[in-house]
Order: sequence, then C-alpha cells, then structure tokens
Amino acid sequence: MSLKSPVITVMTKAAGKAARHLKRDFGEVENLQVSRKGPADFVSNADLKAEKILREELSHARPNFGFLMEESGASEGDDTLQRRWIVDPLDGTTNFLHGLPHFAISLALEERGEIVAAVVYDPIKDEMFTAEKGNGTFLNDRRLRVSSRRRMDEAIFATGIPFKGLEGHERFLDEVREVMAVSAGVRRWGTASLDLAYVAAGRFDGFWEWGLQPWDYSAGALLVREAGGYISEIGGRSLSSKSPNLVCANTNLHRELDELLRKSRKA
Ligand code: 2AM
Ligand code: CA
Ligand code: CA
Ligand code: CA
Repeated sequence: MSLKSPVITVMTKAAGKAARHLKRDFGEVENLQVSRKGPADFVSNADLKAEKILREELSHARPNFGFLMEESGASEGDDTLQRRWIVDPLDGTTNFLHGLPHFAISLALEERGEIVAAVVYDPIKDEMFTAEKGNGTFLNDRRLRVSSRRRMDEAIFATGIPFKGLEGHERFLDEVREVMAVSAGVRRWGTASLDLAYVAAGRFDGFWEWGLQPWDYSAGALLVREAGGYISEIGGRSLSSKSPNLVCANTNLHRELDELLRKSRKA
C-alpha cells in the first residue's frame, strides 16, 4: 500500500478532473475541432480544455509554481525552489482522435531542474501511475518493478516512429530491423508517457524514441527510474538535452539495447 504524499494527491486529483473531460470528448470525437500545428502534429479543443483544467487545478493548489505546458508553453512562477509543473494534457492525441483507447495525461513536478514527482494517468483503463523521487513507483496502490528479463530473445521493446522526415525514417527502420532480429518483438503504440509507464510496470522490457519533448517523457522517466529501470540518451550519456533521443530498459538489458541502437546508426 502506498501512502500518498500531499503533492501526489494534488497531481492525481488534477489528472482525475481533466480525465473526466477527456473521456466525455473521447465519446464524441466527431464533434471536436482539430487543427494542425505541424506536418503530423494535431491539436483539438479536447487537448486545450484538459490543459486549462490542469492549469487551474495546479495553480489553485500551488499558486507559486511555474509551468511548462505543451499547448501554452512556459510561464514562470515565483517559487524559491524554482518548482514548475511539466504538463502534457493529452499524450497520444492521434490515438484519441481516431477513437483508439490509448492516451494519457502526463504531469511532472520539477524542482531546481530535477524531476521529483510524476503522474501518468490512462483514463480509459483507469490506471494511475505515480512516482516520487526516492519513494518508488506505483500503479494505483501497487508497487511497480521493471521486468527482470535478461535475455534479448525473451524481451519486448516499445518504440516511437520519428516525425521528422525521410532520413529519420530510414535510420529508424534500420534500428527496428536490428532490434526485431534479436528480440521477442517490437511494439509501437504512439503514446510515449504510457510506453515509459509500461517499462516501469515490467510490461515492456525497454523503450526507445528519438526527439521527444519534456512534456512527453519527464513524468515517465521518473516512473522508470523509481521502478529500478535505467534511462539515458542513446549512446549512454545521461539524459541532459531538452529533446533527447531516449533509451530505457531494465538494468540487465539497457546496455545491450543501447549498443544495438548505436551500432545500427553507425552502419
Ligand atoms: P502528443 O500526442 O502529445 O503529440 C509518440 O511517438 C509521441 O510523440 C507521443 O507522446 C506524441 O505526443 C508525440 N507526437 C506525436 N506526433 C508528434 C509530432 N508531429 N511532433 C512531435 N511530437 C509528436
Ligand atoms: Ca502534440
Ligand atoms: Ca506528448
Ligand atoms: Ca499532447
């Protein structure tokens, strides 16, 4: 059983409230207004409404904290510990708009540049993933551990298809080919926060994706770490850039997966 801290309670409550609206909109996707931010980048009024609710709830509970939100950008708070919320109100918009029941709300709390609390909520499956630095990862009230598989040929890996151009796709297909050849399979579900949550839960043995944004991975990265997993840039360096090429896995398989990805890029 987990004893929820005040900050996790704030986060799960905000996620729950935004999720009720998302679920309602999910039942009526044909009535949503959708616009395009980029070539394959969509936003709907469901994203915007969920973001507004999250901003209201979180700033009501913690008036001094700043924000980094996918749809409305960054705003500074006046908190002495430089705390800010990193928010993706709807991760998996494309799934959502196609009636595919696999999307999430992703909330992270950053303190002096470090992620200290995380919530990823899948409203359709009613799965609330939470983590706090030093206190482990939970799914609803159950403690999570990454998988303990040691053999690549028994492991399943998730990935995401890059959005940026043909060159990226070619290199990505090489990577998939390499990983497929030695593993038990590759999955692509289109919701990075849940891919990371599933690594934390031991459902996937690892995950990699190029060019994610802070709101896609900040919460999920803490879920993975606090569940005993290892996460880095492809090439082994610690996650440092704003938009990393990210690879994570249980500690048995991380190096092998990372080396495979590196090798396929050099080839
Ligand atoms: P989103 O649904 O919040 O945009 C899947 O590979 C991940 O990439 C998802 O977390 C998704 O988040 C994000 N994503 C999807 N389409 C994108 C695009 N065109 N540009 C950048 N990120 C995208
Ligand atoms: Ca988006
Ligand atoms: Ca996202
Ligand atoms: Ca989003």
